[in-house]
Amino acid sequence: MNTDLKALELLFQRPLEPVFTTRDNGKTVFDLPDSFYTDRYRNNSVEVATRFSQNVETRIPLRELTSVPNLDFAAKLGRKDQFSLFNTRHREIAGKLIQLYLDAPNLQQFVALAAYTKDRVNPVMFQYSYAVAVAHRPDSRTVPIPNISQIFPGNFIEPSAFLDARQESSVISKSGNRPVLEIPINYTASNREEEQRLAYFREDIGVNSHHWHWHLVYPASGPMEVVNKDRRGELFYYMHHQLIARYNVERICNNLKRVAPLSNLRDEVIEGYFPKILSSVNNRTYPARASNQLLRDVDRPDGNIEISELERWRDRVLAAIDQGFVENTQGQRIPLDEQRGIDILGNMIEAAPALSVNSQFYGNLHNQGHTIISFSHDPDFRHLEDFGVMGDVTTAMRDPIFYRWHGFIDTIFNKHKTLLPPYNNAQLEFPGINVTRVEAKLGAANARPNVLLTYWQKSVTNLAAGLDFGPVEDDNVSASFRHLQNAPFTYTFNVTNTGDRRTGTCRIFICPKTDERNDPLRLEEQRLMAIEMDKFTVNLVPGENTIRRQSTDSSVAIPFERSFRAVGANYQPTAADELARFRFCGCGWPQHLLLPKGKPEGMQFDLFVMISDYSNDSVEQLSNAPDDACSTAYSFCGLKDKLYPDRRTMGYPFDRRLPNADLTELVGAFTNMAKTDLTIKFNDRTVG
Ligand code: CUO
Repeated sequence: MNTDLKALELLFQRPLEPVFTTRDNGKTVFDLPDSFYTDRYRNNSVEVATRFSQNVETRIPLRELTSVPNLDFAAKLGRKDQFSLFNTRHREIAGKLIQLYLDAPNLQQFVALAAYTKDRVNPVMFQYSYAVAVAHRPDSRTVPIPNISQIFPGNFIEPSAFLDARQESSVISKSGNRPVLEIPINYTASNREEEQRLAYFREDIGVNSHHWHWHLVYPASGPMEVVNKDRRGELFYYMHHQLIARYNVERICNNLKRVAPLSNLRDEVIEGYFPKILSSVNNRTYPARASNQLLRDVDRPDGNIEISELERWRDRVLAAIDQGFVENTQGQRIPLDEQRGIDILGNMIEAAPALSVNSQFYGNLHNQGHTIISFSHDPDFRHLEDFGVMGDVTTAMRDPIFYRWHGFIDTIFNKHKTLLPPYNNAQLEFPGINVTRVEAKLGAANARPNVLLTYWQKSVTNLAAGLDFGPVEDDNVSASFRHLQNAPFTYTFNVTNTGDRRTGTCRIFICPKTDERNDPLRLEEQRLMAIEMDKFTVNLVPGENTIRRQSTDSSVAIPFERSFRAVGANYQPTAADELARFRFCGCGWPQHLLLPKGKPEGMQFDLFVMISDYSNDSVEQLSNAPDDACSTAYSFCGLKDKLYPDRRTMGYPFDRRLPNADLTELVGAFTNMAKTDLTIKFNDRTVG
């Protein structure tokens, strides 16, 4: 392997240790120019270098920098401060660092610059900006980006397991078999707290890792070529909308009512949250939020934000939606139409300042909401406490309030969608295409059709990359944790094509039939909780067609190994196509949560399928677009460096009102749609 690429890969490891320590399981060390040592080590750089180069197999020489960057801009974020992507100043600093990396004239200089800056800026911001740059530079895109849960395991797992890991690593000899460390389940609250029923979802490592990766792929600030991606505002809406839909369904499975959107910022926040995880940079626990906390204006050294400001932005956004247009900085009206409206709103509400039509007027609603909530325990810094989990994209989804805040943001988007006219026949039909049978079935020969299964599974993940253990070198520290799992299944659809050979897009959703009280849901409620399961292109020959599709091929999810893949060269596949998929591919809903939990007695869903006319769906990719690295989760994450591969608005056909009274009437009116009753049964037993 090219040593520059290898060096890039190794710079992800041991995030808190100085760059001169060994990497790659003790086998490799960088040969640094003297000027790379920070002041702290410069005087004894020879001694330090010698100490870490004993017994290494490979030394990777790094070049001198052709121009030494001025990093003063990054000094405002200390090495031990928490880094928040929702904080405007932090985002700007990260944006500048990304720009520096992208401007490096060649691969050698990029490697040198990364190594030089690593110990001079905040380590979490380094990992973020560095990962964005690695993913966006054409010369480094083959470098695999490790999963965030392995770089900063402290943000994902309970600290007592962490302590065990440190002890294990110093006690057990390198050759010995390492016991696997148990991450306890349900450690954040007792059953007395109702919200605890959803802890398995909120605190799932794959869920939080997906969320971090999504924000890594779609940064809100930074160089334009990184920020300005095809339909990014719309995807911000859609990916988070699906999170809320899934969460609401998951709540119904657990006999809880849907989330109450946090529309009134003056109300007490009933839900408390005590995260019990440690910040990676300063070893303090993430601060907790007590139950019934009032939100307050934030007045802290690194920024002020008033609740009234958020309310003003909220009202302006809602007024714009009611009027059907936004106004840009020149006072021109831009219509919020069927196609572009949602994308404009997404970038404006999130907000991505450079893409917002008018960031002064419509503000920074969603990000600053995260900020106000994340500081509610210490809004004026009198207790010198950092932000809570809501301030950090690696941890935000652990907190029940995340879903109330995003539930509120989602109601704003849904309001715009609801004001659009319902889909008309021409937008829904595919004449000549008749879906005659829908079925989902487990693999076993005697499995009952349309009954699917979930259960608990225990899995092991490697945490080594992020464990900075000082002299101990071993990349074999593993932790075991419990998560929901679903048994793989196959969809079968029979389709009659009365016309010529056609191409269609097969869109699969599940919608819950009833709410938490077992009352039937109206179509308008069902569509807002419709969970996208899969979307793929089908070729339809004249006459009868049978379409089969595996649940593991879903366009929203990534395989388990990718959510929890190990880092380092030893773990990389060698076959070229496998390697391609291994790359920048941590974005995607975890396959083990593809299905909602269901209920022990079985929970009823509508399994809905629609085949739309591909000639209205297809997207012409630019001719120089690179090969797909990881197309399998494109519904949530798009395609890397390509246009979003479906011309319809995201969530189609459930993103807008439908012309029919209920789902049965809808599938009766359109031959290219069908549905069946589906049962999801939860088996309360742990395998593996
Ligand atoms: Cu992903 Cu609020 O945007 O957390």
